[in-house]
Amino acid sequence: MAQPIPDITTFFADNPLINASGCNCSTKGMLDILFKSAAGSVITKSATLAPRNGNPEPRYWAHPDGNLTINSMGLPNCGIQYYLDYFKRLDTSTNKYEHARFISLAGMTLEENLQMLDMIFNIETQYYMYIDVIELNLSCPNLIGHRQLAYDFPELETYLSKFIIHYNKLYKATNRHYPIYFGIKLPPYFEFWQFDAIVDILSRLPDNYLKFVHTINSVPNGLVIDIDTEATVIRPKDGFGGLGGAIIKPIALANVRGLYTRFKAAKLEILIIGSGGVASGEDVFEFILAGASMVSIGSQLMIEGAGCFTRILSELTALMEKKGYANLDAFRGKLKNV
Ligand code: RRO
Repeated sequence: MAQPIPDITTFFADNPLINASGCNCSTKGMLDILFKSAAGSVITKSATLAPRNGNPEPRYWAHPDGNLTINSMGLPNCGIQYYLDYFKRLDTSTNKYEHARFISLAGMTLEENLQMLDMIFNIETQYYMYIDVIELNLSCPNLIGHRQLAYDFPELETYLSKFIIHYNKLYKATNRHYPIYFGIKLPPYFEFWQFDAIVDILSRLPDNYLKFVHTINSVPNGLVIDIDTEATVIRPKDGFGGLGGAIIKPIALANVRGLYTRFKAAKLEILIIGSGGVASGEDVFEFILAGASMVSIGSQLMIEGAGCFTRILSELTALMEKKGYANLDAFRGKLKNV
């Protein structure tokens, strides 16, 4: 069994790196590699109640220079039971960095998400003893016929309230003496009114149960064209898909900063996991300066493999030494305006 997490803030501060859900984390073999990596935490591919094959291939493409990816995976995953069993069997000697265990949920309906919560918090199987954090993915861009819930603010508020009430009831019935932390994965927002709207909703949620937001998911519905073949580079949805890689970093930083300043102004204790185009220690530094508590690696993990965590951490450490920062708190959120 992994170590209990006494306090999410301390825990996030220890080692800020995590894989982005969906990137090399859908099978036992992939998760084993991540649990042996230098990341601080590991998250699964977003799970549904039943296993899914996802969209037809080709459904992922990376530009040779590594700065741009597009995907329309369509939520291929092994089903919630697979990931619960994985965590229960996880050998802590493998988990030598004592990574925290995040499970990502992306049920196709609210009922499906509540059912997955029922499975996690089942008193007999006690899967909740083997999971540290639950992340609810509200921002998959590639489900044919589904809208992204996190862009529908009124519906999102009702949905999240029901989810949290259920979560709270189940959690209270367990014998866990420390919480399983709960957070949500958001899509990119582009307008200030959208930042205001999402913060308003989060400020009204019951029971102060939301501990973090993970921002951003891939930028929805980009289109990449191959000039030689005069065709799209991925097949599903006529080539439209979620964009990742360095080109989305400014959008990601804007979302981290936009939410961080608003959380501070509203006195909301919601941490931020920053994501989007992170490929170096310098990138991690920028996200933390903008206000992130943790930083996730997506496209770069797909391109470079799990060794990226070792490289990125050492680049971050070298940069902090050069700048004379002893820890992340010394510069977190302290972005200056020119
Ligand atoms: O599986 C996907 O197509 C997918 C998901 Br669930 C997600 O959250 N973000 C993304 O870029 N792709």
